[in-house]
Amino acid sequence: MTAPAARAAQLRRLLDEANHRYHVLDDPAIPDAEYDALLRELQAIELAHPDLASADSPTQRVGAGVLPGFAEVVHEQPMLSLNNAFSDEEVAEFVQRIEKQLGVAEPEFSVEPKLDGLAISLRYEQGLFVRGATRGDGATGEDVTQNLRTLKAIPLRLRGQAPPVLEVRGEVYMPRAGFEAYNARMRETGGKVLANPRNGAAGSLRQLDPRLAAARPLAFYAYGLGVTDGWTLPARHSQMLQALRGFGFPVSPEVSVARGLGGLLEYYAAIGARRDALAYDIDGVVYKLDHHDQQKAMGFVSRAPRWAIAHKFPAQEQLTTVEAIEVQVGRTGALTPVARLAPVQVAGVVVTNATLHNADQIARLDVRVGDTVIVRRAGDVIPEVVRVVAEKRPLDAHGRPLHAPFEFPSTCPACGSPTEAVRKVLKQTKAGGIEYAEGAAIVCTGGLFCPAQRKQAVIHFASRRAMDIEGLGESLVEALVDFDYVRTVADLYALGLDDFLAMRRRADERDGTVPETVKAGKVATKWAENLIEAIAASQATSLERLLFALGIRDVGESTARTLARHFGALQPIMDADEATLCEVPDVGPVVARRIAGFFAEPHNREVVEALRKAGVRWTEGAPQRSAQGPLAGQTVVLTGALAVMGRDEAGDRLQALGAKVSGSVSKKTSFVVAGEAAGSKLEKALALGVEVWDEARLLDFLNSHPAG
Ligand code: JCF
Repeated sequence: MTAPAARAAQLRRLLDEANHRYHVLDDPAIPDAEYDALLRELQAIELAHPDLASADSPTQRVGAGVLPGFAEVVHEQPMLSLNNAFSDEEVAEFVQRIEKQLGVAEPEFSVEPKLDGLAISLRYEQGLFVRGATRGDGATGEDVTQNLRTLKAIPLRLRGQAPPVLEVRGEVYMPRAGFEAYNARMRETGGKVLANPRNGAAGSLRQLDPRLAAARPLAFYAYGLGVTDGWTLPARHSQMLQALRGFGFPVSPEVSVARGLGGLLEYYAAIGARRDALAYDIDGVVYKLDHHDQQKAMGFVSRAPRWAIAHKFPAQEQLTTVEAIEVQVGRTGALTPVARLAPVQVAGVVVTNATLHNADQIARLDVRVGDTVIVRRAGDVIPEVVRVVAEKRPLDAHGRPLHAPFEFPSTCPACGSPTEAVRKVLKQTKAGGIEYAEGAAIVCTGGLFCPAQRKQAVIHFASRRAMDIEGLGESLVEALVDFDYVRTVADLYALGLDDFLAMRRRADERDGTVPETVKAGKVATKWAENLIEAIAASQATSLERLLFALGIRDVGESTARTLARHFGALQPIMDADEATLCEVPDVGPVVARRIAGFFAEPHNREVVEALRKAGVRWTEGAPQRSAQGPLAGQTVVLTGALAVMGRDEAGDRLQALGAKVSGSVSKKTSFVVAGEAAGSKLEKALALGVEVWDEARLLDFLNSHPAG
């Protein structure tokens, strides 16, 4: 075999395998950018050696085979793929070819973001949704009608004067927020995390139980047509999209019309600048000749139109190597492993660290120092390690891995205290039954002796829903703790102007960031004055805020409020034993033990005493043993984004009506209020048959029940 022939065969094998993993198994093996590079190499070889081209080459098809379990759908009109452009030059060539062939200057294009989801086709007959299919290999897809029916974005009946037969093509995708929520839940319960939102969308459509698909936050945008009957198409693609909107399909609000190469590149830059701010992942933008007669004149090459192209953005996944694995310590003492990476550009930003989440995730990935890994950065989420490229693991002379599996340190990296494994409580019952999350968190036992935990404790204490000290941000707290101005939260109340100014000076000198104005003898003091004022303002607070601010593990806002109402004052809470605490509604044995344990610690009692001495006052009242109001005795969970009033305010209003607002869904939940992009909680509510309200219903209820 000649060298090019051998390489072509090798590339086809690699691409076929990667294709199968990605499209069929939803378990990608190499990053998209790597796949694209291999495919282009193969295309180049086949172009230079036409005798090597073959019908079964990955360059001749898109996607892969059909999985068993769903019926096959033969696409009456094949679902096309798009050619890609990776540079401005390639876009210029695309435009020039069109201008030359059509003899027009600066033609108009319909332009849109290219979503990173799953292409589907929706068929409507007499205005009714009759069948939905995945693209599959472009010629044959899978019938996923039942799952698609569950997407609210997909109309079941068309609006207006719809044609007798209409096939609409578009992209099903999972918004980032829903993807993050889903993965957070999977990490907690030890389930399988999704590699990326694209896999989330594809996997959901492949659920055989449509109820599972229904609970996933999937969305859809229409971008094209299949067969139609009885419809005189508008002259332009952009007008056709307008018409689809009229029939009730979601069309991206980002679609626009651009003229000539200049217009395309301008659009590319404008969308690129907003890429991180979009609610979903995109991997480029699509340009399509706007006039249908011009499209027709350009025609097709194999499976892709000559009148359209996808202009790709820098990939969201890249290969790099792990230089070290370090651990960071959070407020509750939980150790979070972080991979230090050889710097790599991911989606336009240099990435040097990625989160490894927790011990279970490290074990699942088996990531080790020296490993080559796929890192992913999308939007403003923290970059993460998606997987290890096992074949590239460095080996010793005996072919054994050079580095051992990562082990969590037995002492805290911030304070040297021993670490221990703590299983996170998922559920608890009054009878004493406890359900744990799958994996264990490794935590530092140093408590507030540990500077890392002290910093986080102060940040939590100052946060908006706790003591609400405006302006006391993370970097200030770091410096206050590092330079020993603050050992406990009570120390905040003793800080004066000189302390803040001296501390700022020391921090700037340490970091080499002394401003020129300060060197010239001018010292800004306004920020410190404002801060002192904000700290003083926090002295008058409520018992529930104070309880929440203390940062007792597993005592969130809702539990703090219940405790405050039930006991009315702090002293009886501090003195209560576990059995007494268990009498409080929704306080189970685990939380009772945490509260009693917290106040059994002399140090914690001293902090409360010091806060009192520092002038912190909280409202106390008579014990209130049961809630009043139309929602008394009901437990409500809020999830997803609410558009009109926000979750915090909605929670306050529901509480004012007597409801208990909880963070997790169980059989005892009275109802769940689900906003935009609701994720695992909605999923659980549906699975348990718990009533679900949308935002409109909530607003109706609140409007008809003004708080007394
Ligand atoms: O958003 C997309 N991923 C997308 C894919 C948008 C389009 O307008 C497409 C596409 C694939 C094929 N148009 C074609 C013809």
